[in-house]
Amino acid sequence: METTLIILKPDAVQRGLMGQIMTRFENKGLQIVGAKLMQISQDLAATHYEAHKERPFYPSLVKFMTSSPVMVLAIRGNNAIAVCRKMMGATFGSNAEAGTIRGDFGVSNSFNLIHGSDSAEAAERELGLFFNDGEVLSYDRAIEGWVYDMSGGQPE
Ligand code: 3AN
Repeated sequence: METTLIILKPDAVQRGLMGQIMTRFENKGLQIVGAKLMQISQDLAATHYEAHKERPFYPSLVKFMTSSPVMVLAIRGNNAIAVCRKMMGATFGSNAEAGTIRGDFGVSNSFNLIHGSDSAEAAERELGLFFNDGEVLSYDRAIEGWVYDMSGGQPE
């Protein structure tokens, strides 16, 4: 099981799309194990996007991400990092595939609705940046045995 960091960006919150996007992850069978509405500070945005510091779009990206509240989610499931990235779609809304979150809900390249960790290392780092100790939970779901085949002891 993997846990990944998802951010519903300011455009998703402002456009009232939080529920619809979270429903997609829930419908997929993924488990929401952390959730909070928060305002990202300049410092947190700079740390989160430090890999992009020298890119031309960095200032506008930080401005956008700090412009209004975001919803941060910790999402757990079998292969959750890759599954969530696939559900998000390509970076730019204008060429994201229909059926993906970016493909179905947006057409902008800058306001692209959602962030998702792109590797196990990034997920660990980003979960630590956005969630404090105790905010990412472990709990049993009554439906677990129907989301996964657990007959072999592992989720299949
Ligand atoms: P993704 O979010 O699909 O993993 P990354 O990690 O390449 O995309 O880029 C991080 C964020 O930077 C993207 N979510 C997007 O908001 C922004 N971004 C990336 N490339 C560009 C670009 N060429 N122009 C404007 N914004 C960009």
